[in-house]
Amino acid sequence: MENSCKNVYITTPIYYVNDVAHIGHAYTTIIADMLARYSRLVGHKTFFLTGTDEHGQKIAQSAEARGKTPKEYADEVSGKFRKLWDDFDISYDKFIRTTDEEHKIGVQKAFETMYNKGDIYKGEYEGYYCVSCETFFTEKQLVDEEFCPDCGKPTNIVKEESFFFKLSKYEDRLLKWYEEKEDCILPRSKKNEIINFVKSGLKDLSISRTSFDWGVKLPESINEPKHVMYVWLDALLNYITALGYGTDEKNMEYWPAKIQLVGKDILRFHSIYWPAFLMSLDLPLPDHIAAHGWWTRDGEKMSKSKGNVVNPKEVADAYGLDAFRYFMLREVPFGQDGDFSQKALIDRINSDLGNDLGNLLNRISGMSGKYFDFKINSKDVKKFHQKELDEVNAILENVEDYIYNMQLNRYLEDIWKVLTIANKAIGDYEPWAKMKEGKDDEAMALVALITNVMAKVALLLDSVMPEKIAKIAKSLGINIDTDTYNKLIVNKELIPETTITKVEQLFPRIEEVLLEQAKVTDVSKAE
Ligand code: ME8
Repeated sequence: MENSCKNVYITTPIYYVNDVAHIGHAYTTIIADMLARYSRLVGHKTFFLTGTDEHGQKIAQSAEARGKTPKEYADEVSGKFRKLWDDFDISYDKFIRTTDEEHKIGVQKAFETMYNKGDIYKGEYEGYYCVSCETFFTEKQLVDEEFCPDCGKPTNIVKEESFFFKLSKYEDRLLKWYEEKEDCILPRSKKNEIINFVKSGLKDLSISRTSFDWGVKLPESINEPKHVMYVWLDALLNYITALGYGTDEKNMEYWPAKIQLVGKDILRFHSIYWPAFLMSLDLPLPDHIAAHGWWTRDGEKMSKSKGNVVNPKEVADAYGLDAFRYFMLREVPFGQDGDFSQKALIDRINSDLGNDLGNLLNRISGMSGKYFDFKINSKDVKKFHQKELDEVNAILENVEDYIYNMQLNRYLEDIWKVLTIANKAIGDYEPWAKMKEGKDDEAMALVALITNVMAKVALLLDSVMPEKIAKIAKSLGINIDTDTYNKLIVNKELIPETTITKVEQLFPRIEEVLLEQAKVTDVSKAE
């Protein structure tokens, strides 16, 4: 049975251009990249979106502090994000900027549609505003009467004319969505927080500002030139304007999104405001809003002022991009917070990647070369190793579910169980002894078993470590493509025969910390 081809749309948040990318941003983007690569490999028509969020008061203020226009500043920082993702070989299909003309047109079209529906009205906003989070708060929500409950920074009092979105109107429909679509918010544990928040009552949302002008203007038909759109309305709509909403709608076939990845800090915006906007636009809701946890550095929150922000490029340059990707995806169960430490990364490289994966490939190459002139034939694998094959297939049968349920660490854990079966089989069956006893067919069956297991593992790890897997695939003489995936993973077939090519050691052992503290903490000064 082959995977039926579906449209799969994966998104990351669009990152604010007031900061350089650190491992938190890299984490979100790497997870999304893994999901997109996996979806393509299994044969789904995939669209992967990332980009930058460039309007609003925070960006205007950051630009001003640097003596630049907001657009100049946004161009510069957006370019740095894009360069980093290109250096990281992130396989995005579109990099959206909220200053793109098509985006602005789409946002205006959405505003007009919601307005014509009667979901937007004019009023006056009076309350508090956190520029850092770009969020409105009531006095009751503040900490010590002044500070933002989310980031702890002081808030401003705001009193200005504003358009409002009738968020309160959608309270019941939102609650119904959470109830009916069990896994609309992942991990499920996070859903209760959202349900409680909505049950405590939703107030209408201010969606335009008049005290500054760095934003998308309201549609001309509304004739309110002093208003610009609230940055979160502008930003959330990127997920559909990137597909051409309001302009060339040909990619709207990808909507609704399969997985919209966010950090837990912005889950509320994505699981309350965003679905309410979509309901107002009569568009379907995403399959999953998936919120991951927070990365800290050696147990501490990363911040520019502490100077402990981890630069993902430095880490990838020192330890290897694929090892960094593997570490991020494996180290922390999705949704939980994680701590970045070089020691933990080195342990993963030496143990999981070096010992379990890299060594196994060396052993395939070593044994096939020594005993069989690198030529492998699978004809007797089932005869001597049905038990191991059954074990491997039983584990691999369930791994796709882990991917779209965002249990990525369990996905990797199960692949490592398969590697353990392969490594153990070598010790159990001792092919060198079989050769001495003249049982060449049994030794061949064992080496072929291991080769096939490695081929299956390579297909499943391609989305995690594309560069290293390309080398493994070359060494095994297999292709990493949908056809091979269907044969080896979906239909559980074996490679009939192949010729192994020697490969350099994939994950050389690392004995010492490769980055000085100062180097890793440099990111905040990199601007
Ligand atoms: O919130 N650990 O942009 P942003 C893990 N523009 N992830 C982290 C992290 C950390 N320490 N720090 C940041 C915005 N992230 C808005 C989004 S979307 C329509 C608009 C990641 O630049 C995480 O994904 O502040 C978080 O949600 C995102 O960066 C916030 O990026």
